[in-house]
Amino acid sequence: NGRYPSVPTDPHKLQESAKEKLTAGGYSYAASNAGLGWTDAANREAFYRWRIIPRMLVDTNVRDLTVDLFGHKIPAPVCFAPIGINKNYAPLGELIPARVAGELGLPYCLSTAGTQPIEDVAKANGSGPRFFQLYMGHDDEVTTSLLTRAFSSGFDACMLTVDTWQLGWRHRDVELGNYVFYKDNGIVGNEIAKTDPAFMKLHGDELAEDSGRWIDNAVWHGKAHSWEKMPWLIKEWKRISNGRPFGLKGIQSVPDAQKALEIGCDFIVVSNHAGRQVDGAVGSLDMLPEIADAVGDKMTILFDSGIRTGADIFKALALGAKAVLVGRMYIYGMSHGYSGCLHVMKSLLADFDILMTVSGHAKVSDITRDSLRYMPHGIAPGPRL
Ligand code: HOC
Repeated sequence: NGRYPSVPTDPHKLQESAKEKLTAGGYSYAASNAGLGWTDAANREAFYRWRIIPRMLVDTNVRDLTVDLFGHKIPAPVCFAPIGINKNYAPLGELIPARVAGELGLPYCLSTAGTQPIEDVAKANGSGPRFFQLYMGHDDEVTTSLLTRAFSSGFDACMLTVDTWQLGWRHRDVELGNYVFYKDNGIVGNEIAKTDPAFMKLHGDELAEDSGRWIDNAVWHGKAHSWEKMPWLIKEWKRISNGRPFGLKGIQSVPDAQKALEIGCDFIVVSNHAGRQVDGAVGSLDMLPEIADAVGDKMTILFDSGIRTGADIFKALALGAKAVLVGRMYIYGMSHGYSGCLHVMKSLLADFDILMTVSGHAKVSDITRDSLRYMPHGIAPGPRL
């Protein structure tokens, strides 16, 4: 860590350092959880209860961490999760993690709540791979336009977030007045909408100038979509992208996973939005094995919610994920700028690589459910001091 002494690799210390770097509103938005934070705690505790069984005298001198994801050979089973309003964390917003992901060869997922235009993010990302996360509003022509722009800019998978048709009740943000979106940062606009001809024709500049107003009034508008809308969306994405993968992000139950399969999804992201939506929800990792048993041989399963370490990546793969999405870690890293973001993600990869070595697993396919033991009791210790 010598080159970046001010960017901790310990996730707790990293979060503390981000708190010092960011504005109060920016930090609050990144760190906030639904309600009492129990879902966030459930996510972490699930990782604690699943324990790795190390194997000895395995030749791990040459390791292969690569996986094939949607036709891309990626160096490790790790993607950058879609996170909105990145100008809260650094002036260049999404351009920073997009560039870091591109340099590491890891998939970057751009959120529709982006503060940089799709095309600029693609440029910063370079050769990809990159995926587009959709918040779907009620104007189909805007959805079509966004998907068309995304595909033309080299985003070749689409994931619709289905657990967020409004924000969960997050005390930290509510108390700060953050629901009117970050007055202490200046109002952060949605550059994806602002640069979208279909959106601008319908709504004009005023809504795009303010991410909070944009999502509340132009996208969600108090109306959640249901399964009935999915065939249209899937067909539209498949038409535009020539059949590239489509998936749902935020699946947390076997019936929903089965439904996703039935309607023709290529993948799901098992996720509870990192504990930011439903307070008191089951830990995401705890749902992964039964979802994997039900649909894992028929569709790709990605996982997010609570990944902080190499051991976490390992456990999610052992329980059925093809790859994981990492979110807050890179956001906290980017509070230290581009080099902080790069350093944090490289450190996570190094942690995973070393974990593979010391636990006796030479390649990703060596990780199986037998690599873990479930310990039903215990509460994860807090941060080390
Ligand atoms: C103003 C845009 O993923 C979260 C986000 C939701 C993004 C939409 C908000 O806060 O968890």
